[in-house]
Amino acid sequence: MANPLYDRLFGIHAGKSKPFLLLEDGTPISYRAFLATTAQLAHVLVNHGLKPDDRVAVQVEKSPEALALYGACVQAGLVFLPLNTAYTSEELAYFLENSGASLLVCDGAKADQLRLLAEGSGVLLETLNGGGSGSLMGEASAQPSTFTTVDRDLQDLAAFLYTSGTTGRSKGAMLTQDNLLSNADVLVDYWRFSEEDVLLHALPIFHTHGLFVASNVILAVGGSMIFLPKFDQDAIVERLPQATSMMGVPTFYTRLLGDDRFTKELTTHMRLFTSGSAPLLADTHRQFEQRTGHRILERYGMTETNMNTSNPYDGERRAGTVGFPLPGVELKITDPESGVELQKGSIGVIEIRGRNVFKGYWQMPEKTATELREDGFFITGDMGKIDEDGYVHIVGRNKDLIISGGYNIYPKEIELVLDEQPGVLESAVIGVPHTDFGEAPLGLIVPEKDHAPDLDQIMASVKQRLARFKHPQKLLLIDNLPRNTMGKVQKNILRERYSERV
Ligand code: MCA
Ligand code: AMP
Repeated sequence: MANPLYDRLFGIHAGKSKPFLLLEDGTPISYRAFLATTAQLAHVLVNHGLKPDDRVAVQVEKSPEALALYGACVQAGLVFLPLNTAYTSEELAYFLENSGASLLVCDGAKADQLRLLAEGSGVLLETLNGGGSGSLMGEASAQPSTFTTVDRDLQDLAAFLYTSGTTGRSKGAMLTQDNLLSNADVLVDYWRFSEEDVLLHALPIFHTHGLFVASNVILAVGGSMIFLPKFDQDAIVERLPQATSMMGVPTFYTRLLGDDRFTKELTTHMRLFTSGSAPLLADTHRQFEQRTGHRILERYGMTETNMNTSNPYDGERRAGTVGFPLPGVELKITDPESGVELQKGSIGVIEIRGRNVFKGYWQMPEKTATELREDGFFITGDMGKIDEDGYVHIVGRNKDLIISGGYNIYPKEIELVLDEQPGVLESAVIGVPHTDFGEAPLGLIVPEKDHAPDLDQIMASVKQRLARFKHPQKLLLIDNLPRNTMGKVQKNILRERYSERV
């Protein structure tokens, strides 16, 4: 019996004194020490009565202990459910209720606020602070540093990651051990990761990019990570010389290009920079090459599918494209209406099939059925084409989605809040260009007849209810929303009209 994900990513490193994590202040954490923490945390989880497949919701700052909690869930056969630290209590209440989580681990500073919420839903509460203190580690430190790994099958669940939806309600994407392990293996080969690698890790660990793409790949090869709490230019400039590779969202690279300290000399020993989660402008790609001599390797993925395509390691990394389908990933372009596969060169919806594709949305069989075909193809909602050389281009989205600094924002979620406000007849939220984050939301509000809604008041309400990154840059009052003959709001017209207004 075995637990493939634990055995291959974690267990294999048992006893190694090699540093797994190098913290911001230079402190190394060996694989041995990291796995001891993982085992201690696994004891705490099972001592709380958690059983295989139970969900562990985690909203904490990035820390070695937070990453060990992921390992502990895998080792104990539990489902790890990481949550963006920016989510408000109202957003959190939904995730707890929808997932049926047994335990919530949160920052101590939020414990009082969340205790009522947790108790009301019968959820246990533990705290874990950014520095590693809190009730969870307090209990863990008294536990043995080895744990008998719980048997799991490749098709068993390993994690739930919530992705927003066009209806405004988030959906829990169920990811199996096989989804995660197969993708990590493919990326290791495709991007030539080895135990010599030292990855500069500045991404959050509550999303696929920082948690699975970055951490799983390094765990799979037994490399090291310079583990920064967040993207901080000073720390990046200081630590780059000790790294071999870095993964980022486009905002990382535009910010670095705006920093005079980011020079060719600083990057000469680097072997790989990757970008994803949002489109990398071809111009950023070119400027990066001019400055450093490195061509950023752009890849394309989704929460539901992990990584789908990548530019090649050795061949031409073509700016403005996301490269080729990864080995084992089938990609086709289909007509958005009929679902029929289109010819090479035609623009349509990107569909994906492979071991990387998730199992479905938690307790949402209807949503699963509309996006995951019976033959296994997942309808991504991204519009793209395959060019004559086989490179995949993403040309737009068939879903109403804004990507801000690599975070997804579904306009519907903001519109629902705006529509509830006094004096508001209806609203539309659109994505407008933003120099730092790529895109940002703009809220357009149509007042009820003879009403003058208080925009400051409305913004205050949005701030209280929605995560910071979803806050519109601005709210504007407009007379009406343009609609097509079917009554659908024509957001393309709004984007043309209001793009310059923020
Ligand atoms: C921070 N703020 C943001 C964002 N991030 N607002 C909009 N969009 C954002 N992405 C807010 C802050 O709360 C702050 O508010 C203000 O903007 C300025 O913050 P600043 O300090 O400049 O930002 P930061 O903390 O440096 O963060 C920017 C960031 C960060 C480094 C780009 O957003 C980030 O790490 N993004 C990575 C996201 C990611 O990992 N995505 C992967 C998803 P205030 O001033 O009020 O305090 S996985 C995925 O998409 C798929 C699978 C894939 O393909 O990878
Ligand atoms: P998420 O739901 O957070 O996993 O975000 C997935 C979405 O991010 C995809 O459906 C794409 O729209 C977008 N995305 C990820 N990587 C890229 C990329 N390299 N270029 C353009 N869009 C991307």
